[in-house]
Amino acid sequence: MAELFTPFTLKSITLKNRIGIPPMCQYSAGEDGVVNNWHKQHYAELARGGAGLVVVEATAVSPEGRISPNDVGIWNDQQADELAKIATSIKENGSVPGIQIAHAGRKASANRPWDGDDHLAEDDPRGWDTIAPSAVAFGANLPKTPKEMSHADIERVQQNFVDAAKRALDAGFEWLELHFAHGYLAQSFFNRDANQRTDEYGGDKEGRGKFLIDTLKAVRAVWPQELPLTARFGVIEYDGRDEETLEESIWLIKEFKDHGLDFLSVSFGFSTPDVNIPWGPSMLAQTAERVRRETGLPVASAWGFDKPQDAERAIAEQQLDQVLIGRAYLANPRYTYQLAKALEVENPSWVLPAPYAHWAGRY
Ligand code: 8CM
Repeated sequence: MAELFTPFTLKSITLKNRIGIPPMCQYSAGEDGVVNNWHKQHYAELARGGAGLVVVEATAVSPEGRISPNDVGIWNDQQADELAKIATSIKENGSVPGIQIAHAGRKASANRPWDGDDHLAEDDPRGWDTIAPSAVAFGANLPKTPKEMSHADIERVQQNFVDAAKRALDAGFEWLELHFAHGYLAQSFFNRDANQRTDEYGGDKEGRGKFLIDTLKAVRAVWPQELPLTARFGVIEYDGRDEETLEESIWLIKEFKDHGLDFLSVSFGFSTPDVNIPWGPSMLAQTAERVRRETGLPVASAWGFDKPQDAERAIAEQQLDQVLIGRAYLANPRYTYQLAKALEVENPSWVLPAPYAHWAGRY
């Protein structure tokens, strides 16, 4: 019995298996942040591929929260109307539609990964001023110094998250993920180096955690209790202070749980360029298991589940409740079939929709 193919119920939502497709930026929208045919076909294809959950890419809550000028946004009704078509299509094609809402903070105003992955040049008309907890640049490929956020900026961004959550709900999404990871705005509030504030949003872990907790509380107030509210959060940086960071992270995740978070996607901080990440198979599985055990929250993780047996083991050994697999699905949108064959699922092609399953099984 492949544990990867057992259902998972969270609140009123049941996912048909333990495979989730994590948010993956397509950097393929126009500067209006509206999804187009690229996104519509991409997400329909992923949903047809048989994963239980498909989470739409980091979707900006405001124009200045985009990573690049080609990010998808959810700060106006036109963007939400087109995203609604994607939510419907993910559902019609057999998966649960999720969306990640995001603000890129000091990493915003950047070129796409394949156009350099660095900040847009100062004289690039597509660029914009960035904001962050403190006027401290990320460094390396992202040297632009952000503006320190005022209290009014903080309130405005939190309202942007609330408005985005409401639009996501109206658009038909059933699983909401707050982007609290990867060195973007929320993660940078919690990071000791990025956050140099001396007011109530800085200092000790309580201060550095305040922006994240307040944002979660504000979103929980508008996102229905019966639907999963989740976050992706970087629990570790690999910057040499790992045990201290993990302990602070676990404290914060317990706070998230107390304020209504249902599920955590365990990831990296990516808060500074000076890290030494030990890339390898199942690399966050043990850390995620510790988070799961110490907080009592169900967890997922991506990174290093490229081999079917590694994905299966993480579920079977109860390190994770869900495995996130991204890039393998870009290479092969029906990768679930490959997983089912490798794990000796009975009639493996039937993890796909019938029009594919019937014939693929005879091939
Ligand atoms: C791009 C590449 C790799 C990542 C990313 C992105 C974009 C957003 C994000 O994470 O959250 O890990």
